[in-house]
Amino acid sequence: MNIHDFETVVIETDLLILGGGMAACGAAYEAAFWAKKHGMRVTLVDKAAMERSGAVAMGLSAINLYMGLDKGKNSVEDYVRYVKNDLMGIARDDLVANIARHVDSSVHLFEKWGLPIWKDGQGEYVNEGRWQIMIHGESYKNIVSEAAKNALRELGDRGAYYERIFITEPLLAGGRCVGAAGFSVREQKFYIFRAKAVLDSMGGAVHIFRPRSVGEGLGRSWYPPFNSGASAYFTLRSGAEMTCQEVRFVPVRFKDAYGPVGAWFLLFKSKATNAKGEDYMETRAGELEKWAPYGTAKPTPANLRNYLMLLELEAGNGPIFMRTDDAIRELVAQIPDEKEAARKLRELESEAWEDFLDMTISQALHWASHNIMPEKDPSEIAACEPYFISSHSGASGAWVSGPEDLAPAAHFWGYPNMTTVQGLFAAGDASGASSHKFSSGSFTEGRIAAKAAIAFCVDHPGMPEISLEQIDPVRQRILKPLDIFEEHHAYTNDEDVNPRYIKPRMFMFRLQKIMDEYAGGASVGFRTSEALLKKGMEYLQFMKEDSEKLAARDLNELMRCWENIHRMWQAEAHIRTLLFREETRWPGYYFRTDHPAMKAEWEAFANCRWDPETDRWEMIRRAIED
Ligand code: SFD
Ligand code: AMP
Repeated sequence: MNIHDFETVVIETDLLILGGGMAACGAAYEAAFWAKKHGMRVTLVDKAAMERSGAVAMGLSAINLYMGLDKGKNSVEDYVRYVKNDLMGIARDDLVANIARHVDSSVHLFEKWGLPIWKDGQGEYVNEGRWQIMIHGESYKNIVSEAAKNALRELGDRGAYYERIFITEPLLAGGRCVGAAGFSVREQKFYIFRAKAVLDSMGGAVHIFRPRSVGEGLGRSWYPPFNSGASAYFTLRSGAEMTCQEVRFVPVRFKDAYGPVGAWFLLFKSKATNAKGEDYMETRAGELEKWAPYGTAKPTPANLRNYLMLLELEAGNGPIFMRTDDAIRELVAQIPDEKEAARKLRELESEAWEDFLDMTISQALHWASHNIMPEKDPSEIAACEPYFISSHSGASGAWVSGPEDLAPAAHFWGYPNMTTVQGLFAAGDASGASSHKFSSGSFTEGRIAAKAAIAFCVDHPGMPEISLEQIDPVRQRILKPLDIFEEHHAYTNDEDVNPRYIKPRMFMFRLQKIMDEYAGGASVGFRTSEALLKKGMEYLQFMKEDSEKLAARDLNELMRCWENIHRMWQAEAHIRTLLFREETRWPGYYFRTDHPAMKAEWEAFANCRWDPETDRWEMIRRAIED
């Protein structure tokens, strides 16, 4: 593919929304409202098709954040306490509270748009747990994306969305983010989007660590393989301060097909045990004291639930089982009437299957193909490989401004959810230190960020200039892997093996090997140390040099090249921050064997920033403010 054949397309807008997932859909919906009022243009760009893009592609079976504030059952303060405890004290109260106080209205919109939410006999939402409600959510993403597209359509020629355009590089001018560069994954077109404000919402990252399923199972991970670190790359390359880059998420899931566990633990009140049938949350409760005050609070933080399970495996007590059979038996046993009990059994069986069919169809296939009947057999569960997803029980993302009325002075710099770079906003998995926002909170944070970004456009009405001299090198750099392939591929008879270049798939395997073995991946029980991390960093620097030699035979491989460069940057921010935080705070996510306990001086945020001017990294410790 000749890079000279690429057409350069320049699009001008006011607010540019990057990504088409939950946060981006919320942003488009809200931005359209304010844009109409102020005569602004809004443009959204997704690498995939919004109808099924991002983490909600397969659907979901629950909305994990619904406050029910109008019923007075929960308060915003309760939620902040819960989130902060789950993250072992490391969370931004102002950001979490801002999402929690607005999230219910987003859920009510989803219902209005057609999302079926489970109701009880009184017409009330059925709670899975305290904050989670059950949905028939196979088409969740279709419903939400349709509303976002409609909102953009209502703006007429001032609203637009582009699909199958892969965004990679920020455009910067005068200390401000003024657009983004990318390319079509279907046509030979290079895109420049110019904007007054940019909202980064391109999700989190997977496949940075070696996955447990390799070979033909490679694409089967808990987190969708299409989210590959674009958000972190974009904010890092803009020079924005990042936070919690050490906080990866290691979910516990049904083994091998990654079905969710929340409904089993919370709705069906199931227990997980070791192979001997012992409930390790009880037998190992003493371990939690070491991690007080967080370890002894209720509910036990997600990472500590993992940790107790990992201790069982270390002691040779695996496999670990979700006792679905016991849970169903106990629920049915509570019903004295025989006929009613039989009806209840059928209902529970059907709910168990729907939980997977709504969001992890492969787990239902796994059950079927292994003759597992949840009412009769327990199922294995296991810790996944690490992911970067700040909207779930991780926290890594950009350091953003809080809301004026809630944020302490150090957390407010003019516009909610603006990063430390003027005009660049972040939401969902792209913003950090505000965990447990999930699908509904990410959508809500997108709304908050978009409203603020439109306000920024109103306050900064001039269109920032970008020169041709600035764009040309960006185009050359982005398309270069095609050129490298074109020049050298004939040198060998197998185009995947060539001394002059590296293909993105090989490059990804190399990254995963480094991260797994040196940065505490699944194969080493999530353990690492300064010596290992320093060695890993050394290898990562060689990789960075070799990334200049990535080669792509077509547009799809060009996307794969950039996905893996994004992953490499996320990996570097991760290793640097793992090194910076000299303690172990989330033992079930990673364990520093050289600093095996929590330390009072690390009751703080570990932030970092890459400087685009000097190519230097800076590590910053910031205080936790209540
Ligand atoms: O329970 C580019 N999540 C769940 N949330 C719930 O509320 N309930 C559940 O039941 C949930 N479950 C769950 C969840 C996540 C996953 C992976 C599974 C199960 C298997 C969490 C939510 O899904 C999550 O919080 C939100 O989706 C986060 O929203 P956002 O917008 O931050 O990310 P996204 O939706 O993945 O969208 C990302 C978008 O970016 C695009 N993109 N576009 C252009 N250029 C690039 N280079 C790009 N790179 C990515 C993507 O295409 C996408 O549109 S439970 O099991 O945990
Ligand atoms: P999951 O299916 O693991 O993503 O969980 C869905 C929701 O339930 C999230 O809000 C989790 O934090 C919560 N959750 C899952 N398991 C437990 C548990 N054992 N105790 C408390 N909360 C849980």
